[in-house]
Amino acid sequence: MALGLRVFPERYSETEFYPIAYHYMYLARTMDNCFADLFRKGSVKGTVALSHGTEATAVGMSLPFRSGIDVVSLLHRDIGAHLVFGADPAKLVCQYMANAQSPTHGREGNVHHGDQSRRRFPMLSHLGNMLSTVVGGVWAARRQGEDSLGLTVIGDGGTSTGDFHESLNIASVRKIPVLFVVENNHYAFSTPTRLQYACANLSDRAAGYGIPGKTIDGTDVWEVYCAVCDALEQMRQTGMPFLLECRCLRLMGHAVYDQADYVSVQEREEWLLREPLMRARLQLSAVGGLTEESIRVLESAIETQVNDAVNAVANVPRPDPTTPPWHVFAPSVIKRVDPFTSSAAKNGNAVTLALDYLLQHNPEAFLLGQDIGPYCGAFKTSKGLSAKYGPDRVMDMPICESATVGMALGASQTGGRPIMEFQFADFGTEAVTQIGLNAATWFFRSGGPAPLLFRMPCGGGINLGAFHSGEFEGLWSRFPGLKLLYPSTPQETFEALVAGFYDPNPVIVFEHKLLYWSKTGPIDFSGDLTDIFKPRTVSAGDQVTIVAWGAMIDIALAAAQSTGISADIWNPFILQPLALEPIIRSVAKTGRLLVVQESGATAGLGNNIIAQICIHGYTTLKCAPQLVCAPDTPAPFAKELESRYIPDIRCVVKALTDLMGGEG
Ligand SMILES: Cc1ncc(C[n+]2csc(CCOP(=O)(O)OP(=O)(O)O)c2C)c(N)n1
Ligand SMILES: [Mg+2]
Repeated sequence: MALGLRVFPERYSETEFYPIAYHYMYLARTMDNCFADLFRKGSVKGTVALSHGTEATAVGMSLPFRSGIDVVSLLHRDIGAHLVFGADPAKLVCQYMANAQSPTHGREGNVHHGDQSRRRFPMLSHLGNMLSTVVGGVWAARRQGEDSLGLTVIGDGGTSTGDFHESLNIASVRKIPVLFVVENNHYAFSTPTRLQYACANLSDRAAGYGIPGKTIDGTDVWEVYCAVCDALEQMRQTGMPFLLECRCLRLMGHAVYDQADYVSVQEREEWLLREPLMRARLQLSAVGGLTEESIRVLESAIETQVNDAVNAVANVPRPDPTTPPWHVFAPSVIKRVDPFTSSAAKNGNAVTLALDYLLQHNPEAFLLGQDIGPYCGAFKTSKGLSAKYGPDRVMDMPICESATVGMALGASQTGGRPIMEFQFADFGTEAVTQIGLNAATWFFRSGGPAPLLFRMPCGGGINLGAFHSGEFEGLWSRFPGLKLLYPSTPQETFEALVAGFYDPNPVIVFEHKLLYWSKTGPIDFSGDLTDIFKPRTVSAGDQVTIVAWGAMIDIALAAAQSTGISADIWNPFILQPLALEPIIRSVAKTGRLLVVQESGATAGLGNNIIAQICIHGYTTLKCAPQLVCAPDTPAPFAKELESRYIPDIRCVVKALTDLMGGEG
C-alpha cells in the first residue's frame, strides 16, 4: 500500500489513518504467524521474537516518519515498523530463511536487518547499542543542512543498559532531535518490570536529561500516532530529543520457544482485553466505516500476499558457501590525495598535522573525544584545532565512550567522517561492543561501508599503572572487520592517520604515548594511499629477523646494535589484517625469528605472528622462534616494578644471544 503521506508533519485524519494502520498491523501479525510456522517446520532457525501485542506501537510510531530522510533503528518486535518503512515481505521471508536472496545474504538472521541506504540501520543483538547510532546519524545529517529527525526504540529491559543513558545524555547535551521510544511490554524475557526499574514511569527519566517525556497507551495505534506527531512537532521547534514510553503487551513468550508460564492467567486475561489488533479493527468500522465483510476482504488480501511471498521464495537456493557475496572489509575507493611535507616533527606533532590536514581537506570530517577542544587533548595532540575549526568540528564529548563510538558510526552513515580520540587506549574497553561488534561487522552485515577512525594513545613506560598503560592490539585483533595500524615514526603516524581516515572501514591507530615527544623526523607524504598498509623495514640484516612495534622497535634496534648481530628489523605496522609476506621472506633469508612485544604473551599478537611464520616458513627456520614480552600481569605502577615489567634491551639481548646459540 502506498503511504501517500503529504507534507511532513501533516497528519492523517482518523478516517484516513485506520485503514493504513490496520493494513500494517495485520500484515505484521500475519508475517509473524508465518515465521512462527516456518520455525516449527524447521525452515527458520534462531530466535523468532513475535510482535503480538506490540503492533500498535510499532506501526503508530513509524507512520509519521519519512523513509530515507529520517534516521531509524528498530527492535526485534518491530516488524510492523519495518513494513511501514518499506521492507518487502518476500525479502523478509528470505531474511528469516537465511537463503541466497536474504537481504543480508544469510550473513545475519531474522531480526538483524535494515536498509542502511535508506537510513534504517541494521539491528545488532546488544540491547542499547543502536540508540547512539541514530543520535549520530541525525546529528551528521542535520549538520549538512538536512531536516532529519530520528526514531530509535528500546524495550523496558533495554532501558537498564548504560548505552540507553549515554545516548539520551548525548542527544540532550548536543540538542539532537531523536525520538526515543520505549516499548514497555512489562517483561524482559522472563524478568518483570518491578525487577528492572524502580521509577513509576520510564518516561520520568526524561527529566534527568532535561528533555520532555510522556507515557502513553501503546496498544492504541491512534494514540501512539498522535503522540508521535505531537512529539515530532515539538522536536522540530526545540531541536531537542523526546522520550516516549509506550505501554504495550507481550502476548506471546519472549520467542517462539518460550511458553511464558511466568505470566499469570489473570494478567494474560487482562492483556487480551487490550489486544491492539482487535481494538484497531473495532475502530476501523467505528471511525473508518468499514463493514465486517470489507475488513475480511482486506485481511484475506494480506494473507494471500504473505502466502504468495512464502511460495515465491520456496525454491530460492541456500547461500553458496564457496562464494561469499560480501567480504569482511569494504574495498578502498580513494587511492590518491594531496601530498604533504614537513621538515621535522615529533610523533605528537605528526598527529596534529594529520588531523589538521584531514579537517582542512574534508569539510565533513570532525573530531570527537574528551577534552580535545580548548584543552587540546590529554596529550595536546589537537593543539590549535578547536580554535581553527570551531566546537562543532572539534567536539568535547561527555564521558561515554560506547555511545560516542555509536554516534560516530551513525554519523558515518549520513555523510559525516568521524575521527574519535580515546583519552587512553585503556578506555577503549568501554566501547568493545560498539567498535568490535557493531562497527566492525557493519559492512559484513549490511554491505555498506563504515569509515571510522579511532585514535588510541597506548603503552607504558611513563608510570601510569594498570589503567593507563595498556597495549590492546591483541584484544582488538579478535574482531574481524577492524583494521589496526601501529605507527612508530612521525612519517608513519601521519600516513596511518591519513590512510586510516580514507579507508572505508573502522580503523584503530595506536599511538604510543612514550613516542609522542621522544622522536623527531621528517614527513614526506606523497599522497599515494595504495602502498601504506604494509610492514616497514627498520634496519637491514641477515642473521636474525626481529619483529617489533610501538616502543619496542627502539629497544630491538638498540639491543641488536649492542650485540653486533646483523638484524633484519621489521615493524609490521598493519596489525590487522596482518601482511606478513615481506617478514616471511626475511625469515627465509635469516632463518631466525624474534618477536618483541610490550604486552603479555597470552592473546598478544606475537604468538600469532610466530605461528603464521612457522606455518608459512617452517622449513626456513634454523631454530625455534622466540617471543620477548611482558609477563601476563597488569602493568604495575611503581617505576622499579614497571621497568621490570616492560621488556628492555637486556631481555632482547638475551633472546638474541640464545637464538644465535641455537643454530644447529
Ligand atoms: C546487552 C544484552 N544483554 C542480553 C541480551 C539477551 N536478551 C535478548 S532480548 C532480552 C530481553 C529484552 O527485554 P526488553 O528490552 O524488555 O525487550 P522485549 O524483548 O520485551 O521486547 C535479553 C535479555 C541482549 N540481547 N543484549
Ligand atoms: Mg520488554
